Order: sequence, then structure tokens, then C-alpha cells
Amino acid sequence: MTSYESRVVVPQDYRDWDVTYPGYAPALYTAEAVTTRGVAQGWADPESIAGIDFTQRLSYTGPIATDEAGYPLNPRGRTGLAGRGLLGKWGPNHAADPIVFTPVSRNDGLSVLLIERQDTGALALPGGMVDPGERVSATVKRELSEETGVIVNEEAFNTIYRGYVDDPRNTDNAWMETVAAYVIIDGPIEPAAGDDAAAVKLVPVEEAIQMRLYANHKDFILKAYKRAAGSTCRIKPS
Ligand code: RP5
Repeated sequence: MTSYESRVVVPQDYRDWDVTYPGYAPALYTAEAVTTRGVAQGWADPESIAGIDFTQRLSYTGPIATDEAGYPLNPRGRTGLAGRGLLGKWGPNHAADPIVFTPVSRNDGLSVLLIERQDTGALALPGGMVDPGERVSATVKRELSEETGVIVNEEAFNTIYRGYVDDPRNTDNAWMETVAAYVIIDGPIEPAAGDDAAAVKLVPVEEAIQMRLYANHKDFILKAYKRAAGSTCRIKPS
């Protein structure tokens, strides 16, 4: 199997692990890049979970539940696919998402800085994975700089979300979690696409929330926008 298209459809009423779902037998899939390159480069766990103590792994959703065989269980329930898919870690995979607002010149509103992801083509926040041992606040700054060229001090960001991400790569045994943090830059800024970004776009927030965005990034933007709208705390572009 090479794609996620082999997910079985799980009816909403059967998502919860506490609900018995007789005959639930999802395909087991972990991308080869994870088990080869990922393990060699240190961003992926080995295929065997022996030696992983899930009580010692941080999840913003709470203690990590495991099945009879010891595999971590997605806190949102069944996804229709077992294994890690494209994700490196068994259980939570940690990311950080910078949300940059900047005034729209033609009116009083704010624009949000988005990237076009190279993997799916979807518009998304310029987020990325936390490197081993990296502080999440450093990841927020680094990912913004790598993907858009915009440089903002770590201290300028306001955290508005820590938790599960409704990412299309999530499986029964591996899922995305993030810290999303926003900043208002009193423009103008000149972002440029880099790293995983095929393009960068400044989109008026009012338009962005009508668009289809990657995962549940729209929820993070809305949450930050509500907070930002009442804020007078803006930084100058560097
Ligand atoms: C999403 O995947 C996170 O919210 C973050 O934006 C992103 C991190 O993964 P990569 O962009 O590094 O693939 O779940």
C-alpha cells in the first residue's frame, strides 16, 4: 500500500475506542520512508514499540492509552488505518504553528500568512515538526523563518492552542499535536517561500476563514484572530 486511500470508513458512532466495533480490521501501513530514512535520521521511532514507555511521552490530550499489544491509541478514536502512516513517532508527533497577522492596506482588517504545502497543495499555516530536544517556542520561530523568510523573536508570540491536530496523516496509532502561537506584525512584510512551502500568501482573515485550509488550521486562526482583534500589541517588521 502506498497511499492513505485504503482507510476503512469508520462510522461516527464507532470512532470511540470504548465502543465495540466487531470486525474492525484496518490496514496496517507505515511508509517505507519512515522505517528507513526516518529511523536513520532520528525523526522516527523503530518499528518495534518494545522499549518505548508511553507514560513518559508528552501528549497535550492527557495520558496515552494503549491497546492489548501495547500500541498507543489515537485519543480521538478509530481512524480506519493502523500503523504510523507517514508519521515518525508512535503516538503523538509534535509540531508548532506560527500565525502571523499583518494589517491589510486597503482597510482596517488583518491578513494571515499562509503557505501552500508541497505535499498536498493545501493552504496551511507555516508550521513544522519540533526537532528532538528543541523548545517549542524555538520551533515556532524557526519554522516561520524557514518556510516564509519572516523573522520574529520567540518572545513576541502569544500561544493560543496546545493540542490535537485533525491532520490527514493521523492513524489509529500516530497523530499530530501542535502548539499554535500568533503575532501581529505592523507590516509591511515581504515573505518568500522556502523549505516545505511551494508558495506563500497573505490572505485577509475574513477570506481565509471561508477557504478550505489544511487540517483544522482554520480553528487556530479563528481563535487567534478573536484574541488579536482586541489587541493593541503589535511588533515592527525586522
Ligand atoms: C500539522 O502538520 C501541524 O499543524 C503543522 O502545521 C504540520 C507539521 O507537519 P509538516 O508541515 O512538518 O509536515 O499537523
